[in-house]
Amino acid sequence: MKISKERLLELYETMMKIRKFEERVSGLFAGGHIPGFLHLYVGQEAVAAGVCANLHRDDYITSTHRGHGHCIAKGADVKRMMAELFGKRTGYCKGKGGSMHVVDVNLGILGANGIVGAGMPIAVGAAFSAKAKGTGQVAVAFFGEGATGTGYFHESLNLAAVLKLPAIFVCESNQYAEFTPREKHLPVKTVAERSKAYGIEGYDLNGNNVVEIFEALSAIAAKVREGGGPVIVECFTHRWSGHYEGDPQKYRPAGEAEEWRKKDPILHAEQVLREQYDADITELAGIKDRVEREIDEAERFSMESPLPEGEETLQDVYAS
Ligand SMILES: Cc1ncc(C[n+]2csc(CCOP(=O)(O)OP(=O)(O)O)c2C)c(N)n1
Repeated sequence: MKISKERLLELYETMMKIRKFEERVSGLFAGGHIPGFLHLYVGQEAVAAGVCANLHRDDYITSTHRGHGHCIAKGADVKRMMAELFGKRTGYCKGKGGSMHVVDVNLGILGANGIVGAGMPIAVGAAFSAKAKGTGQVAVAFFGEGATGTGYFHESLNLAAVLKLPAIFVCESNQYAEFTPREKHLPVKTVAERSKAYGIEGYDLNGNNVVEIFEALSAIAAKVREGGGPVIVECFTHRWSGHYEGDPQKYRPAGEAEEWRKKDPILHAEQVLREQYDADITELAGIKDRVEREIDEAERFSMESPLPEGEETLQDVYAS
């Protein structure tokens, strides 16, 4: 389905919200306001935005340690997300989960996950429940190419294929697994070609082109929803920042970051909107301003929210 201008503007706004959220928390982390680790999603925005725009509110996603973008694109509240990063009581997990445990079951967000690959079997379980109940929901597992070396990947794809589950496996190939470049740990040219081993379809997409991702996923999600069985989609992209905030990135060849910045997914969407859909600068600037205000409000909310009190820190942590 060719994307409409309204839909592309929505995707632009989602990508902008992810970008601004990440830039803001990067600064707040450097300023000592956020404890723990942060793995930023800057550069990969088109994937989360283009995929999630094809999902319904009650469809499921499972995310990763680099999960802010997925949660924002699935509709998470940026105030509660940022407060969670701050460790505040008003956060999604009352401040006890942090960046790698953002979850909102009401939006089908079954959780970010600090264990590489571990979201995949959870998505398979969710897809199994949708199929058993005949709800028409689909489950999307987001993961990086580093996760394709885990047992979770092979077991999840095999089971989803055998049971013909409504699951979409979205591999975000951002060219590194921690500090290891893709070609050092992946013996195949594309992850999508591994689909053959499971008897399912695989697609390669440009992970920096939100129009391509949205249009492809629109057809893929419809097919999966109708009972076509699982698919794997690989999106080639790049993370602009380090593996984690503070990573000195000595493993990066000179000039690499600059090359990828020329393929900025947000600038690309802006270009398409202006050249093919007659969007004007004020329309796009209005979106940027709206997003900036939302992020300002999330920061204010997070700063002003209280930390959990003594006894509270132990609640919801251990099963009774
Ligand atoms: C089971 C497991 N093994 C190792 C780690 C340490 N670790 C954290 S992120 C990461 C690399 C993940 O790479 P990829 O899946 O490509 O995701 P990306 O960071 O590129 O988004 C590793 C090995 C972990 N968290 N969990």
